[in-house]
Amino acid sequence: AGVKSYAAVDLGASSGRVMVGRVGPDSVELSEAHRFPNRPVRLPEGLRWDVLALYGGVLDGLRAAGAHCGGRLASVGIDSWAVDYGLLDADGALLGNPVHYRDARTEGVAEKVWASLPAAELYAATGIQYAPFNTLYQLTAARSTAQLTSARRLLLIPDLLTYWLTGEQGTELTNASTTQLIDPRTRDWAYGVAERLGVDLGLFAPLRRPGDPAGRLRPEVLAETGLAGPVPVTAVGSHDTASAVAAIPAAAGERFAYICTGTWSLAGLELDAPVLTEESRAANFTNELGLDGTVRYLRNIMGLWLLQECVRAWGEPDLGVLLREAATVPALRSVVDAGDEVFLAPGRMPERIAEACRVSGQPVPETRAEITRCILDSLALAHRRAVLEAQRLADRPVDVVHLVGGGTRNALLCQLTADACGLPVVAGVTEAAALGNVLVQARAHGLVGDLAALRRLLTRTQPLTRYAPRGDTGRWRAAEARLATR
Ligand code: ADP
Ligand code: LRH
Repeated sequence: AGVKSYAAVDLGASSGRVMVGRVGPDSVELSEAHRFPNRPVRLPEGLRWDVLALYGGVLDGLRAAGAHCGGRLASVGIDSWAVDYGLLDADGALLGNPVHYRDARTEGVAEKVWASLPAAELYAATGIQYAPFNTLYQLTAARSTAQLTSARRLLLIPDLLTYWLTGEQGTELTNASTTQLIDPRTRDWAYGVAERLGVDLGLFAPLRRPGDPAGRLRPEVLAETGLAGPVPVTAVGSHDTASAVAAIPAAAGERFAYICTGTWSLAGLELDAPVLTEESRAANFTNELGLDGTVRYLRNIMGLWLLQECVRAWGEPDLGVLLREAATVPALRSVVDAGDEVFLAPGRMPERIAEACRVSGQPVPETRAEITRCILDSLALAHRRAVLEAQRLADRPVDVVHLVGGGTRNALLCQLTADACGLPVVAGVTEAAALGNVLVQARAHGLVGDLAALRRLLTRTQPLTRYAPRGDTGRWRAAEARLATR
Protein backbone atom coordinates (compact mmCIF):
# COMPACT_ATOMS: atom_id res chain seq x y z
CA ALA A 1 0.00 0.00 0.00
CA GLY A 2 1.16 3.54 -0.73
CA VAL A 3 3.93 2.35 -3.05
CA LYS A 4 4.64 4.65 -6.01
CA SER A 5 7.10 4.42 -8.91
CA TYR A 6 9.59 7.15 -9.72
CA ALA A 7 12.07 7.40 -12.58
CA ALA A 8 15.56 8.65 -11.76
CA VAL A 9 17.65 9.79 -14.69
CA ASP A 10 21.30 9.70 -13.55
CA LEU A 11 23.95 10.78 -16.04
CA GLY A 12 27.48 9.92 -14.97
CA ALA A 13 30.61 10.78 -16.89
CA SER A 14 30.96 7.16 -18.03
CA SER A 15 27.33 6.07 -18.45
CA GLY A 16 23.77 7.31 -18.24
CA ARG A 17 21.01 5.28 -16.64
CA VAL A 18 17.31 5.48 -16.01
CA MET A 19 16.37 3.68 -12.82
CA VAL A 20 12.90 2.96 -11.47
CA GLY A 21 12.47 3.38 -7.74
CA ARG A 22 9.43 1.89 -6.03
CA VAL A 23 9.05 3.64 -2.71
CA GLY A 24 6.63 3.04 0.14
CA PRO A 25 6.68 4.13 3.78
CA ASP A 26 8.92 1.16 4.67
CA SER A 27 10.38 0.04 1.38
CA VAL A 28 12.69 1.20 -1.39
CA GLU A 29 13.42 -0.93 -4.42
CA LEU A 30 15.57 0.25 -7.27
CA SER A 31 15.79 -1.43 -10.66
CA GLU A 32 17.60 -0.47 -13.83
CA ALA A 33 15.32 0.29 -16.78
CA HIS A 34 17.99 1.38 -19.23
CA ARG A 35 21.73 2.09 -19.36
CA PHE A 36 23.59 3.76 -22.19
CA PRO A 37 27.19 4.86 -22.74
CA ASN A 38 28.23 8.47 -22.33
CA ARG A 39 30.96 8.93 -24.91
CA PRO A 40 32.56 12.34 -25.28
CA VAL A 41 33.41 13.36 -28.82
CA ARG A 42 36.60 15.13 -29.91
CA LEU A 43 35.76 17.73 -32.58
CA PRO A 44 38.24 20.09 -34.27
CA GLU A 45 37.12 22.77 -31.78
CA GLY A 46 37.61 20.56 -28.72
CA LEU A 47 36.11 17.89 -26.46
CA ARG A 48 32.30 17.92 -26.41
CA TRP A 49 29.43 16.02 -24.77
CA ASP A 50 27.06 14.28 -27.15
CA VAL A 51 24.05 15.77 -25.38
CA LEU A 52 21.53 14.77 -28.08
CA ALA A 53 22.56 11.13 -27.71
CA LEU A 54 22.09 11.53 -23.95
CA TYR A 55 18.62 13.00 -24.44
CA GLY A 56 17.80 10.10 -26.77
CA GLY A 57 19.00 7.72 -24.03
CA VAL A 58 16.74 9.50 -21.52
CA LEU A 59 13.69 9.06 -23.78
CA ASP A 60 14.52 5.37 -24.36
CA GLY A 61 14.95 5.04 -20.61
CA LEU A 62 11.62 6.67 -19.79
CA ARG A 63 9.91 4.33 -22.25
CA ALA A 64 11.59 1.34 -20.58
CA ALA A 65 10.74 2.74 -17.13
CA GLY A 66 7.08 2.94 -18.15
CA ALA A 67 7.19 -0.72 -19.10
CA HIS A 68 8.36 -1.48 -15.51
CA CYS A 69 5.33 0.14 -13.92
CA GLY A 70 2.40 -0.15 -16.33
CA GLY A 71 3.05 3.28 -17.89
CA ARG A 72 2.37 5.05 -14.56
CA LEU A 73 5.19 7.13 -13.15
CA ALA A 74 4.50 9.35 -10.15
CA SER A 75 7.38 11.63 -11.17
CA VAL A 76 10.71 11.96 -12.98
CA GLY A 77 13.93 13.52 -11.61
CA ILE A 78 17.25 14.22 -13.31
CA ASP A 79 20.78 14.43 -11.95
CA SER A 80 24.14 14.53 -13.72
CA TRP A 81 27.79 15.45 -13.34
CA ALA A 82 28.37 19.05 -12.32
CA VAL A 83 29.70 22.33 -13.79
CA ASP A 84 28.86 21.88 -17.50
CA TYR A 85 26.10 23.66 -19.37
CA GLY A 86 24.34 24.28 -22.66
CA LEU A 87 23.69 27.74 -24.09
CA LEU A 88 20.37 28.70 -25.67
CA ASP A 89 19.69 31.47 -28.17
CA ALA A 90 16.84 33.97 -27.99
CA ASP A 91 14.47 31.38 -29.46
CA GLY A 92 15.38 28.80 -26.81
CA ALA A 93 17.38 26.64 -29.23
CA LEU A 94 20.64 24.98 -28.18
CA LEU A 95 23.79 26.75 -29.41
CA GLY A 96 26.31 24.01 -30.07
CA ASN A 97 27.32 20.94 -28.10
CA PRO A 98 28.11 21.50 -24.43
CA VAL A 99 31.85 21.65 -23.77
CA HIS A 100 33.31 18.78 -21.72
CA TYR A 101 34.89 19.79 -18.41
CA ARG A 102 38.05 17.93 -19.46
CA ASP A 103 38.46 20.20 -22.50
CA ALA A 104 41.73 22.16 -22.52
CA ARG A 105 40.10 25.59 -22.91
CA THR A 106 40.34 26.38 -19.18
CA GLU A 107 44.11 25.85 -18.89
CA GLY A 108 45.62 28.90 -17.18
CA VAL A 109 42.26 30.69 -16.94
CA ALA A 110 41.88 30.62 -13.15
CA GLU A 111 45.07 32.67 -12.75
CA LYS A 112 43.54 35.37 -14.95
CA VAL A 113 40.38 35.42 -12.83
CA TRP A 114 42.46 35.68 -9.65
CA ALA A 115 44.18 38.76 -11.06
CA SER A 116 40.79 40.54 -10.81
CA LEU A 117 39.52 38.76 -7.69
CA PRO A 118 42.18 37.12 -5.53
CA ALA A 119 41.73 33.39 -4.95
CA ALA A 120 41.41 33.92 -1.19
CA GLU A 121 38.53 36.38 -1.62
CA LEU A 122 36.83 34.14 -4.15
CA TYR A 123 37.00 31.21 -1.73
CA ALA A 124 35.74 33.28 1.20
CA ALA A 125 32.74 34.31 -0.94
CA THR A 126 31.88 30.97 -2.58
CA GLY A 127 33.63 28.21 -0.61
CA ILE A 128 34.33 26.36 -3.86
CA GLN A 129 37.67 24.62 -4.32
CA TYR A 130 39.91 25.42 -7.21
CA ALA A 131 39.30 23.15 -10.18
CA PRO A 132 40.15 24.42 -13.66
CA PHE A 133 36.69 23.46 -14.92
CA ASN A 134 34.47 25.33 -12.44
CA THR A 135 31.73 26.99 -14.51
CA LEU A 136 33.11 30.40 -13.57
CA TYR A 137 36.41 29.60 -15.29
CA GLN A 138 34.65 28.01 -18.26
CA LEU A 139 32.61 31.19 -18.75
CA THR A 140 35.77 33.25 -18.51
CA ALA A 141 37.46 31.04 -21.12
CA ALA A 142 34.43 31.45 -23.40
CA ARG A 143 34.21 35.22 -23.01
CA SER A 144 33.74 36.98 -26.37
CA THR A 145 33.19 33.72 -28.28
CA ALA A 146 30.41 33.96 -30.84
CA GLN A 147 28.40 31.38 -28.90
CA LEU A 148 28.48 33.04 -25.50
CA THR A 149 27.95 36.50 -26.99
CA SER A 150 24.74 35.44 -28.70
CA ALA A 151 23.50 33.25 -25.83
CA ARG A 152 20.43 34.40 -23.91
CA ARG A 153 20.25 31.53 -21.42
CA LEU A 154 22.62 29.09 -19.73
CA LEU A 155 21.22 25.80 -18.46
CA LEU A 156 23.31 23.32 -16.48
CA ILE A 157 23.14 19.80 -17.96
CA PRO A 158 20.29 18.38 -15.81
CA ASP A 159 18.38 21.65 -16.18
CA LEU A 160 18.84 21.51 -19.97
CA LEU A 161 17.37 18.00 -20.14
CA THR A 162 14.55 19.06 -17.81
CA TYR A 163 13.83 21.93 -20.19
CA TRP A 164 13.66 19.61 -23.18
CA LEU A 165 11.31 17.29 -21.29
CA THR A 166 9.02 19.97 -19.87
CA GLY A 167 9.57 23.28 -21.68
CA GLU A 168 10.36 24.91 -18.30
CA GLN A 169 13.62 26.54 -17.32
CA GLY A 170 15.27 26.69 -13.89
CA THR A 171 18.63 26.42 -12.17
CA GLU A 172 18.76 23.75 -9.48
CA LEU A 173 20.64 24.92 -6.40
CA THR A 174 22.95 22.00 -5.49
CA ASN A 175 24.39 21.94 -9.00
CA ALA A 176 24.39 25.75 -9.19
CA SER A 177 26.81 25.74 -6.25
CA THR A 178 29.41 24.06 -8.48
CA THR A 179 29.41 27.10 -10.80
CA GLN A 180 31.37 28.98 -8.10
CA LEU A 181 28.75 31.73 -8.35
CA ILE A 182 26.74 30.84 -5.23
CA ASP A 183 27.25 32.11 -1.69
CA PRO A 184 27.09 29.03 0.60
CA ARG A 185 25.91 31.12 3.56
CA THR A 186 22.90 32.71 1.89
CA ARG A 187 22.39 29.79 -0.56
CA ASP A 188 21.69 32.44 -3.19
CA TRP A 189 23.79 33.92 -6.00
CA ALA A 190 27.14 35.47 -5.05
CA TYR A 191 26.10 38.79 -6.58
CA GLY A 192 29.33 40.60 -5.64
CA VAL A 193 31.53 37.95 -7.28
CA ALA A 194 29.49 37.99 -10.48
CA GLU A 195 29.62 41.76 -10.64
CA ARG A 196 33.36 42.01 -10.07
CA LEU A 197 34.08 39.37 -12.68
CA GLY A 198 31.56 40.64 -15.23
CA VAL A 199 29.42 37.49 -15.23
CA ASP A 200 25.86 38.21 -16.32
CA LEU A 201 23.64 36.38 -13.82
CA GLY A 202 20.71 37.16 -16.12
CA LEU A 203 21.94 34.23 -18.24
CA PHE A 204 20.78 31.86 -15.50
CA ALA A 205 17.16 30.84 -15.02
CA PRO A 206 15.66 31.33 -11.52
CA LEU A 207 16.92 29.04 -8.75
CA ARG A 208 15.02 25.87 -7.89
CA ARG A 209 15.50 23.79 -4.79
CA PRO A 210 15.41 19.98 -4.51
CA GLY A 211 11.77 18.96 -4.17
CA ASP A 212 10.45 21.92 -6.18
CA PRO A 213 8.18 21.18 -9.14
CA ALA A 214 9.97 21.48 -12.49
CA GLY A 215 7.03 21.13 -14.89
CA ARG A 216 5.38 18.15 -16.58
CA LEU A 217 6.47 15.94 -19.46
CA ARG A 218 5.43 17.64 -22.71
CA PRO A 219 2.68 15.92 -24.72
CA GLU A 220 5.25 15.01 -27.41
CA VAL A 221 7.42 13.34 -24.77
CA LEU A 222 4.43 11.38 -23.45
CA ALA A 223 3.64 10.27 -27.00
CA GLU A 224 7.25 9.26 -27.66
CA THR A 225 7.65 7.33 -24.42
CA GLY A 226 4.17 5.80 -24.17
CA LEU A 227 3.73 7.14 -20.62
CA ALA A 228 0.30 8.01 -19.27
CA GLY A 229 0.16 11.72 -18.37
CA PRO A 230 0.30 13.87 -16.51
CA VAL A 231 3.85 13.04 -15.34
CA PRO A 232 5.41 15.73 -13.14
CA VAL A 233 9.15 16.37 -13.25
CA THR A 234 10.56 17.15 -9.82
CA ALA A 235 13.80 18.99 -9.03
CA VAL A 236 16.14 16.70 -7.09
CA GLY A 237 19.69 17.25 -5.91
CA SER A 238 20.56 17.58 -9.60
CA HIS A 239 24.29 17.44 -8.93
CA ASP A 240 24.88 13.68 -8.91
CA THR A 241 27.13 13.97 -5.85
CA ALA A 242 24.37 15.81 -3.94
CA SER A 243 21.95 12.99 -4.71
CA ALA A 244 24.58 10.37 -3.83
CA VAL A 245 25.31 11.97 -0.46
CA ALA A 246 21.58 12.13 0.28
CA ALA A 247 21.58 8.33 -0.10
CA ILE A 248 24.43 7.59 2.34
CA PRO A 249 22.96 4.77 4.47
CA ALA A 250 24.04 6.34 7.77
CA ALA A 251 22.56 4.97 10.98
CA ALA A 252 20.96 7.33 13.49
CA GLY A 253 23.56 9.49 15.21
CA GLU A 254 26.49 7.93 13.31
CA ARG A 255 29.57 10.15 12.93
CA PHE A 256 30.51 9.41 9.35
CA ALA A 257 32.67 10.49 6.44
CA TYR A 258 31.62 9.52 2.93
CA ILE A 259 33.37 8.71 -0.31
CA CYS A 260 31.35 8.67 -3.53
CA THR A 261 33.47 6.53 -5.84
CA GLY A 262 32.79 6.55 -9.56
CA THR A 263 34.63 8.33 -12.32
CA TRP A 264 35.62 10.70 -9.48
CA SER A 265 36.11 10.04 -5.80
CA LEU A 266 34.40 12.72 -3.77
CA ALA A 267 35.52 12.36 -0.17
CA GLY A 268 34.44 14.38 2.83
CA LEU A 269 31.81 15.25 5.40
CA GLU A 270 28.28 16.54 5.56
CA LEU A 271 28.14 19.77 7.54
CA ASP A 272 25.46 22.28 8.45
CA ALA A 273 27.65 25.30 7.70
CA PRO A 274 30.51 25.96 5.28
CA VAL A 275 34.19 26.03 6.32
CA LEU A 276 35.64 29.09 4.61
CA THR A 277 39.00 29.37 6.32
CA GLU A 278 42.26 30.05 4.51
CA GLU A 279 43.55 26.66 5.72
CA SER A 280 40.58 24.97 4.08
CA ARG A 281 41.25 26.77 0.82
CA ALA A 282 44.92 25.80 0.91
CA ALA A 283 43.85 22.15 1.37
CA ASN A 284 41.49 22.56 -1.60
CA PHE A 285 38.31 21.47 0.14
CA THR A 286 35.04 22.57 -1.37
CA ASN A 287 31.69 23.57 0.18
CA GLU A 288 29.06 22.40 -2.28
CA LEU A 289 25.42 22.67 -1.31
CA GLY A 290 23.49 19.57 -0.29
CA LEU A 291 19.96 18.63 0.60
CA ASP A 292 18.00 20.36 3.35
CA GLY A 293 20.45 23.14 4.17
CA THR A 294 23.51 20.85 4.33
CA VAL A 295 26.97 21.54 2.98
CA ARG A 296 29.03 18.88 1.19
CA TYR A 297 32.50 19.56 2.52
CA LEU A 298 34.71 17.43 0.31
CA ARG A 299 37.70 17.06 -1.93
CA ASN A 300 37.72 15.91 -5.56
CA ILE A 301 40.07 12.98 -6.18
CA MET A 302 40.69 11.72 -9.72
CA GLY A 303 38.93 8.47 -8.86
CA LEU A 304 38.39 5.43 -11.05
CA TRP A 305 38.91 7.67 -14.07
CA LEU A 306 42.57 6.67 -13.75
CA LEU A 307 41.63 3.02 -14.16
CA GLN A 308 38.94 3.65 -16.80
CA GLU A 309 41.49 5.40 -18.97
CA CYS A 310 44.05 2.59 -18.58
CA VAL A 311 41.42 -0.03 -19.38
CA ARG A 312 40.49 1.96 -22.48
CA ALA A 313 44.15 2.16 -23.53
CA TRP A 314 44.51 -1.61 -23.04
CA GLY A 315 41.55 -2.40 -25.29
CA GLU A 316 38.97 -3.09 -22.53
CA PRO A 317 40.24 -6.26 -20.83
CA ASP A 318 37.94 -7.93 -18.26
CA LEU A 319 37.87 -5.75 -15.13
CA GLY A 320 37.24 -8.68 -12.75
CA VAL A 321 40.34 -10.53 -13.95
CA LEU A 322 42.45 -7.37 -13.80
CA LEU A 323 41.38 -6.66 -10.21
CA ARG A 324 42.06 -10.25 -9.12
CA GLU A 325 45.58 -10.00 -10.54
CA ALA A 326 46.09 -6.59 -8.92
CA ALA A 327 45.17 -8.10 -5.54
CA THR A 328 48.22 -10.40 -5.75
CA VAL A 329 50.69 -7.56 -6.48
CA PRO A 330 52.62 -6.41 -3.37
CA ALA A 331 50.98 -3.38 -1.75
CA LEU A 332 52.26 0.19 -1.87
CA ARG A 333 55.30 -0.34 -4.08
CA SER A 334 54.61 2.96 -5.82
CA VAL A 335 51.93 5.60 -5.40
CA VAL A 336 50.92 8.69 -7.34
CA ASP A 337 49.06 11.78 -6.17
CA ALA A 338 45.50 10.94 -7.20
CA GLY A 339 44.49 14.56 -6.68
CA ASP A 340 46.95 15.83 -9.25
CA GLU A 341 45.55 17.81 -12.17
CA VAL A 342 48.10 16.18 -14.50
CA PHE A 343 45.66 13.25 -14.72
CA LEU A 344 42.63 15.36 -15.74
CA ALA A 345 42.84 15.15 -19.53
CA PRO A 346 42.08 11.92 -21.40
CA GLY A 347 44.74 9.77 -23.07
CA ARG A 348 48.02 7.88 -22.47
CA MET A 349 47.11 7.09 -18.86
CA PRO A 350 49.35 4.04 -18.31
CA GLU A 351 52.33 6.08 -19.52
CA ARG A 352 51.38 9.07 -17.36
CA ILE A 353 51.08 6.88 -14.24
CA ALA A 354 54.45 5.28 -14.96
CA GLU A 355 56.00 8.70 -15.53
CA ALA A 356 54.66 10.03 -12.22
CA CYS A 357 56.25 7.06 -10.42
CA ARG A 358 59.55 7.54 -12.23
CA VAL A 359 59.90 11.27 -11.46
CA SER A 360 59.11 10.63 -7.77
CA GLY A 361 61.91 8.07 -7.62
CA GLN A 362 59.69 5.03 -7.04
CA PRO A 363 59.67 1.66 -8.81
CA VAL A 364 57.94 2.06 -12.18
CA PRO A 365 54.92 -0.27 -12.51
CA GLU A 366 55.14 -2.24 -15.73
CA THR A 367 52.46 -4.91 -16.06
CA ARG A 368 48.75 -4.12 -16.25
CA ALA A 369 48.28 -5.67 -12.82
CA GLU A 370 51.06 -3.51 -11.34
CA ILE A 371 49.63 -0.34 -12.84
CA THR A 372 46.15 -1.24 -11.59
CA ARG A 373 47.54 -1.90 -8.11
CA CYS A 374 49.38 1.42 -8.16
CA ILE A 375 46.11 3.19 -9.03
CA LEU A 376 44.10 1.48 -6.29
CA ASP A 377 46.77 2.03 -3.63
CA SER A 378 46.98 5.68 -4.72
CA LEU A 379 43.21 6.12 -4.55
CA ALA A 380 43.05 4.56 -1.08
CA LEU A 381 45.85 6.86 0.02
CA ALA A 382 44.04 9.91 -1.36
CA HIS A 383 40.86 8.74 0.41
CA ARG A 384 42.82 8.55 3.66
CA ARG A 385 44.21 12.05 3.28
CA ALA A 386 40.83 13.57 2.47
CA VAL A 387 39.04 11.82 5.34
CA LEU A 388 41.73 12.82 7.86
CA GLU A 389 42.05 16.40 6.65
CA ALA A 390 38.29 17.00 6.46
CA GLN A 391 37.93 15.94 10.10
CA ARG A 392 40.72 18.26 11.16
CA LEU A 393 39.63 21.27 9.10
CA ALA A 394 35.98 21.00 10.10
CA ASP A 395 36.79 19.86 13.65
CA ARG A 396 34.43 16.92 13.28
CA PRO A 397 35.77 13.46 14.20
CA VAL A 398 34.27 10.39 12.51
CA ASP A 399 34.02 6.70 13.43
CA VAL A 400 33.11 5.18 10.08
CA VAL A 401 33.52 5.78 6.33
CA HIS A 402 30.57 5.17 3.99
CA LEU A 403 31.49 4.22 0.44
CA VAL A 404 28.85 4.56 -2.30
CA GLY A 405 28.87 4.51 -6.12
CA GLY A 406 30.24 2.18 -8.79
CA GLY A 407 33.53 1.75 -6.91
CA THR A 408 31.75 -0.22 -4.17
CA ARG A 409 31.80 -3.12 -6.64
CA ASN A 410 35.57 -3.07 -6.37
CA ALA A 411 36.14 -5.03 -3.13
CA LEU A 412 39.90 -4.44 -3.25
CA LEU A 413 39.39 -0.67 -3.33
CA CYS A 414 36.92 -0.87 -0.41
CA GLN A 415 39.35 -2.95 1.68
CA LEU A 416 42.35 -0.75 0.87
CA THR A 417 40.31 2.32 1.81
CA ALA A 418 39.47 0.79 5.20
CA ASP A 419 43.15 -0.14 5.72
CA ALA A 420 44.40 3.31 4.70
CA CYS A 421 41.88 5.24 6.80
CA GLY A 422 42.25 2.88 9.76
CA LEU A 423 38.45 3.00 10.02
CA PRO A 424 35.63 0.59 9.24
CA VAL A 425 34.20 1.07 5.77
CA VAL A 426 30.52 0.43 5.04
CA ALA A 427 29.96 -0.13 1.32
CA GLY A 428 26.90 -1.05 -0.59
CA VAL A 429 24.77 1.58 -2.25
CA THR A 430 26.12 1.22 -5.79
CA GLU A 431 23.56 3.46 -7.49
CA ALA A 432 23.58 6.07 -4.75
CA ALA A 433 22.87 9.06 -6.99
CA ALA A 434 19.80 7.38 -8.47
CA LEU A 435 18.62 6.35 -5.02
CA GLY A 436 18.99 9.87 -3.61
CA ASN A 437 17.23 11.20 -6.69
CA VAL A 438 14.30 8.83 -6.12
CA LEU A 439 14.00 9.56 -2.38
CA VAL A 440 13.83 13.32 -2.91
CA GLN A 441 11.09 12.84 -5.49
CA ALA A 442 9.21 10.50 -3.16
CA ARG A 443 9.39 13.05 -0.38
CA ALA A 444 8.02 15.76 -2.67
CA HIS A 445 5.15 13.41 -3.44
CA GLY A 446 4.13 12.37 0.05
CA LEU A 447 6.86 10.32 1.76
CA VAL A 448 7.38 11.86 5.19
CA GLY A 449 10.81 12.34 6.71
CA ASP A 450 13.91 14.42 7.14
CA LEU A 451 17.27 13.42 5.68
CA ALA A 452 18.07 11.22 8.68
CA ALA A 453 14.76 9.37 8.30
CA LEU A 454 15.34 8.81 4.57
CA ARG A 455 18.76 7.38 5.43
CA ARG A 456 17.33 5.08 8.08
CA LEU A 457 15.02 3.70 5.42
CA LEU A 458 18.17 2.81 3.45
CA THR A 459 19.96 1.20 6.40
CA ARG A 460 16.90 -1.04 6.80
CA THR A 461 16.49 -1.93 3.15
CA GLN A 462 19.88 -1.89 1.37
CA PRO A 463 22.40 -4.75 1.56
CA LEU A 464 25.63 -3.34 3.02
CA THR A 465 29.11 -4.84 3.34
CA ARG A 466 31.47 -3.92 6.17
CA TYR A 467 35.25 -3.89 5.70
CA ALA A 468 37.29 -3.83 8.92
CA PRO A 469 40.69 -2.08 8.71
CA ARG A 470 43.66 -4.50 8.52
CA GLY A 471 47.07 -3.82 10.00
CA ASP A 472 48.19 -0.49 11.32
CA THR A 473 48.27 2.64 9.20
CA GLY A 474 52.06 3.08 9.48
CA ARG A 475 52.85 1.96 5.95
CA TRP A 476 50.18 4.33 4.59
CA ARG A 477 51.73 7.18 6.53
CA ALA A 478 55.09 6.22 5.04
CA ALA A 479 53.66 6.19 1.51
CA GLU A 480 52.13 9.59 2.18
CA ALA A 481 55.52 10.91 3.23
CA ARG A 482 57.04 9.53 0.02
CA LEU A 483 54.60 11.63 -2.02
CA ALA A 484 55.05 14.72 0.12
CA THR A 485 58.83 14.79 -0.33
CA ARG A 486 58.66 14.40 -4.06
P1 ADP B 1 29.92 7.46 -13.02
O1 ADP B 1 28.59 7.66 -12.35
O2 ADP B 1 30.91 8.53 -12.72
O3 ADP B 1 29.78 7.24 -14.50
P2 ADP B 1 29.94 4.90 -11.60
O4 ADP B 1 29.50 5.28 -10.23
O5 ADP B 1 28.98 4.20 -12.47
O6 ADP B 1 30.58 6.14 -12.40
O7 ADP B 1 31.24 4.01 -11.42
C1 ADP B 1 31.91 3.50 -12.53
C2 ADP B 1 33.12 2.72 -12.05
O8 ADP B 1 32.71 1.63 -11.22
C3 ADP B 1 33.89 2.08 -13.19
O9 ADP B 1 34.86 2.97 -13.69
C4 ADP B 1 34.51 0.86 -12.53
O10 ADP B 1 35.83 1.15 -12.07
C5 ADP B 1 33.63 0.57 -11.33
N1 ADP B 1 32.89 -0.69 -11.56
C6 ADP B 1 31.73 -0.84 -12.22
N2 ADP B 1 31.39 -2.15 -12.28
C7 ADP B 1 32.36 -2.84 -11.63
C8 ADP B 1 32.59 -4.23 -11.34
N3 ADP B 1 31.75 -5.17 -11.73
N4 ADP B 1 33.70 -4.55 -10.64
C9 ADP B 1 34.57 -3.60 -10.23
N5 ADP B 1 34.41 -2.29 -10.49
C10 ADP B 1 33.32 -1.90 -11.17
C1 LRH C 1 30.90 13.56 -10.32
C2 LRH C 1 30.97 15.05 -10.48
C3 LRH C 1 31.80 15.72 -9.39
C4 LRH C 1 32.26 16.95 -10.11
C5 LRH C 1 32.61 16.40 -11.46
C6 LRH C 1 32.71 17.39 -12.57
O1 LRH C 1 30.16 12.95 -11.33
O2 LRH C 1 29.68 15.62 -10.50
O3 LRH C 1 31.11 15.97 -8.19
O4 LRH C 1 33.24 17.67 -9.47
O5 LRH C 1 31.62 15.39 -11.71
